Amino acid sequence: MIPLMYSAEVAQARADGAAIVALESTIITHGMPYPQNVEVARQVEQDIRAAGAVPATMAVINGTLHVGLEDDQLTSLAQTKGVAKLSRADMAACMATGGTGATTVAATMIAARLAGISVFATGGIGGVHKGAEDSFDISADLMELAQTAVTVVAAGAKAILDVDKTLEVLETQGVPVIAYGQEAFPAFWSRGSKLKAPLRMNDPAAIASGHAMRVALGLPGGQLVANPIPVAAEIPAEEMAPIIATAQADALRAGITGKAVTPYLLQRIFELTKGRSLEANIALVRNNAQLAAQIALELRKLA
Ligand code: PSU
Ligand code: MN
Repeated sequence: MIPLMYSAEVAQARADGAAIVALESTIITHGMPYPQNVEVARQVEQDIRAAGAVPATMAVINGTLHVGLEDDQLTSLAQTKGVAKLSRADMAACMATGGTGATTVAATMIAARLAGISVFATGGIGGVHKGAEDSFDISADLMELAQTAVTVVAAGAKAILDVDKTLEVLETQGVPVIAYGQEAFPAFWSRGSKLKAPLRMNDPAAIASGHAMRVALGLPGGQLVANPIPVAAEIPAEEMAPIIATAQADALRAGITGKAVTPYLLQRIFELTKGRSLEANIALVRNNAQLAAQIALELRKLA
């Protein structure tokens, strides 16, 4: 028996056959500082409701996998220091030992699939880190996209990653990478990039059909939808490049490795941009939540 609990809202949505959108919790515990993290988490849930779907934020609390968090659980998770960051490798061990942890993209996909949820919104996925030829640091998120049938809406990949290599690994793993409404693969803080996305779709119905077709074909993995940040919130890539380089150099000097790398870089970039990176991050997550809700609603029509 899996210790799994639905929030009251998600339980009702399941009974009603409503559209549900999964949300991760590592973005709350390791991706943004308190108190903005909890405010953003609530706002994103509200955006999904406003779009006609129901949010399901995932986390493991005292060994139970929660699909949808009650407000007090969300608040407590956002305030707790030193919460574990759970990826595919960590989830079962955390649950088996009664632990508490926040779910990354990989772990959120696993939780979503267990709960029968097909669409998930986040900010940025993990990927191949710069210098991976030495560090071998490649996020488990990429392998998860290859094996778990959940459509993930993100704003492309952060330039803390080697974006070319990230796209190569996704191609090798057979993951459809779909830019929404444009040719270019969006670069998280900026809408454009020099890279062309492998696929382009212009409406949520097509993305939902793509998801359903993969399931019908018996293909196990998901889709990555790369949704460009809203124009008003963009930060030019030239502005971010030196900041990222500094954060990267700091990480190297501080000897940061493994799971700590991504949270360290996100925190350093937040400090170095005096919070501007966070504003952009908030705008793009909300934008992704809205698109994910539309895809979930379209997918429900196909069911
Ligand atoms: N990228 C972001 N914000 C985030 C993360 C990545 O812009 O919050 C988080 C996500 O939870 C993602 C995880 O799944 O970091 C990837 O960590 P790693 O690189 O250690 O796999
Ligand atoms: Mn890593």
